[in-house]
Amino acid sequence: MREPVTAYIGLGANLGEPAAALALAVHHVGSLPGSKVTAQSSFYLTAPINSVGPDYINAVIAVQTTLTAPALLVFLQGIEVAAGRQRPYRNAPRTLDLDILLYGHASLSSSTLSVPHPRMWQRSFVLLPLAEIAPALVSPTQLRTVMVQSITKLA
Ligand code: PH2
Ligand code: MG
Ligand code: MG
Repeated sequence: MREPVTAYIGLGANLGEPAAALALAVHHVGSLPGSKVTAQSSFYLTAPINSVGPDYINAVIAVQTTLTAPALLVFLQGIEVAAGRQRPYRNAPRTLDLDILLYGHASLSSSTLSVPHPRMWQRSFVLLPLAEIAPALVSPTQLRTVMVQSITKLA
């Protein structure tokens, strides 16, 4: 048995029923082999960044998992497809997006997966929910650099 690793996953959606899709996705991630959700941020309403369409709902979860990062990615893509995800073009509006932000302390770079997520430090819709559940991972300086991006914590 592999040692469990804590991974952080960013969730986002701006088509269909985003809040319902995120809630269902959290449930599905927690049901993956060798995986449990150990923390979940609030939902945040966020303006599209380099994207178009309605505002997004975003959140971040922590998952303790014995899956490898590539295996986790394949399962996350399966959950996206089950939620009706289509990829007509880069950063298109979507029914569900699940991104591996961090996988333990690993640095990974392949054609299909880069961890830490290469753009996470530029995005308030990642850093605020991540800071909510793992404050030690995000510095005040990092938070300040994304403060101009519109984001509202939902009740
Ligand atoms: N995801 C993107 C591009 N832009 N903007 C917001 N607000 N939320 C997202 O999840 C998002 C985005 C690419 O994955
Ligand atoms: Mg994404
Ligand atoms: Mg993605």
